[in-house]
Amino acid sequence: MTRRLLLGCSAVGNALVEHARDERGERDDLVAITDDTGWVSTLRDRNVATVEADPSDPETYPDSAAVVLIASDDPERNVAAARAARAAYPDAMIVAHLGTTPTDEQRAAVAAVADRVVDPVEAVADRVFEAVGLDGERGPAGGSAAGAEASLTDEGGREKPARLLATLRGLSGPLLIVAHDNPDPDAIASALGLARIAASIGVDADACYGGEIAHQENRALVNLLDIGLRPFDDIDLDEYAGIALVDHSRAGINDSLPEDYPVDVVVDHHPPRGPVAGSFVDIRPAVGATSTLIAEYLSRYGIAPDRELATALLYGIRIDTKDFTRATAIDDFEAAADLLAHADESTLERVESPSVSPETLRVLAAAIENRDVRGSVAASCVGEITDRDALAQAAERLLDLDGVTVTFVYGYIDDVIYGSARARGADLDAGELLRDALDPVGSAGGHAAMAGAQVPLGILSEVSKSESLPDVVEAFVAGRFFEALDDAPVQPTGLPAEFSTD
Ligand SMILES: [Mn+2]
Repeated sequence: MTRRLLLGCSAVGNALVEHARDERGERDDLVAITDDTGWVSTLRDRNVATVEADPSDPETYPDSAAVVLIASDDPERNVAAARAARAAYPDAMIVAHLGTTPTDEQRAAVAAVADRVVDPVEAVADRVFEAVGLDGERGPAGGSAAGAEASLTDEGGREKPARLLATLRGLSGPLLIVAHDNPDPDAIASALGLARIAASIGVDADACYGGEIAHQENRALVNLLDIGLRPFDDIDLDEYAGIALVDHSRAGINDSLPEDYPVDVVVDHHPPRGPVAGSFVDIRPAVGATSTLIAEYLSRYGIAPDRELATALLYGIRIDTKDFTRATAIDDFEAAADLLAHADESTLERVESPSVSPETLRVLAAAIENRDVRGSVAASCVGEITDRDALAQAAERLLDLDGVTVTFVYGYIDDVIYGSARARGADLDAGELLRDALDPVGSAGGHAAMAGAQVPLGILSEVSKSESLPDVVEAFVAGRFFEALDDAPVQPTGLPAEFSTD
C-alpha cells in the first residue's frame, strides 16, 4: 500500500523526499506524480517510484494514501491537486506547499482542503534566525552573521555599504578583482558585480580568474553574456593599486595570487579556514552565495544591474544553492527575487542547455556504445579524445541509463589516460573506488559523487603492433576498475524500486 503520495514536484518537493529518506532510510512507500520531466528523472534517479502525469488528475492516483504532500511551485496547480487529493482520499493527512507567490484566494483555497499549509518563506525565515542565533561567533573575520537584519552593519555600527565604497575610493589606482581558480558562476558573477560597483564611483576595475572556466555551462555563461573576465596569466599585478577577492577569502589559497599578497576587499560566503586579511571584509557563511551579497550591495547603492549582470548573479545564486535546496538563506530568496526582474531567462535557458560540441557528442556516443554494465555500474572506454571535459559530461549523462547509479568514462589524450566517474544514489564512493583502482598506477581523487583519475599511457608501453591501443587501454583500466569494485566495502544497491499502486 502507498503510504505517502507526492503530487507535483519542485525544490520543496525534492527537499521533502530527501527529508523522508533521512528520517526512514528508505522510501519504498513513497509514490510521486509529476508532469515535470526534469523532476521525473531526478526522482527516479533517487529510487522514488514516479508517475509522469498531471498531479491534479485522480485517474493516476494510487488506491490509497495516508499522507499526501502537495509540492509544485505553481499555486494554481497546488490548489487543483489539493482539491483532487481531498476528493480521492477523504481521510488522508494533506500537507500542502503553497508555491511561489500565492494569492490570498489560492492560500484560502488550499487551507480549505489541506490539514497543514506550508509557507516556505516563513519556514526558511525561522530556520535562518535560528541558525544566526546559534552562530554568534564566526571566527577571525569579524562582522559576519550578527543577525539577519544587522548583517549589513558591523560591530562598530558602521554600515558595510558605506565602508566598502570608502575602501574603494581610498585606492590610489585601479582595482583588480580576483575570482577563485576555476571559477564557478557565483565567483564569475560576483567579480562582475563588484567591478560594476567600483565603476559606479569612477574606480577602474578589472576582473580576473586563474585556472580555467571548465564546465561548458560556465563557458556558455561567459560567452552568452559576453563577460570580460581576464585570465590571471595576462595580468600585471603592478598595474593595480588594490586587490579584491570574491567567493574566497585568502590570497594564494585557491587563487593565483602569491600567498599573503596584500588584499583590500574580501566578499565571500565560505567560512574562512584561517586568518583573513583585508581592510574591508564581508564574510557571511549563513548566506548561500556571494552573488547574494553583491546583489544586496547593488540594491543598497541603488544600482540597477543590467541584464547581463542580473542574469549572471541570479545564475550564481541558483547554482550555489542548488536551486534553493541547499544552504539557502532568506537573503538568497530576496536577492533572487530582485534580480529576476532584470535577468534574461531565455539566456539562462541557453546557459543551462548549452550547444554541444561535435567532440562531446562523439564521446557521448562512444560512451553509450562501448558501455560495460555490471549490476548498477557502467564503465566505458571512449578511445582517443581531444577534449577532457567531454569525459565528465559523458559520465554524467550515462547516469541517465536505467538502473545505473555509478558511471566511469575514460579515454586518452597526449599520452595520458583520463577518467571521470559519477555516482548518484549509490552506496558506493566514486572517489574511493577510483583511488583503489588507479592511484597505484597514476593518480585519482574526488569525492563520493564525483571523481577523476589520470594514468600515464607509458604504463602500457609493451603494446605490440598487432594490438589496438584503445583495446589495450580498455582491458587495463576496466580490469583494475572492476577489480576494485569487487573489493569495495559496500556494493551498490540494485535497481530502482518499481512503481506500484497497490
Ligand atoms: Mn559561492
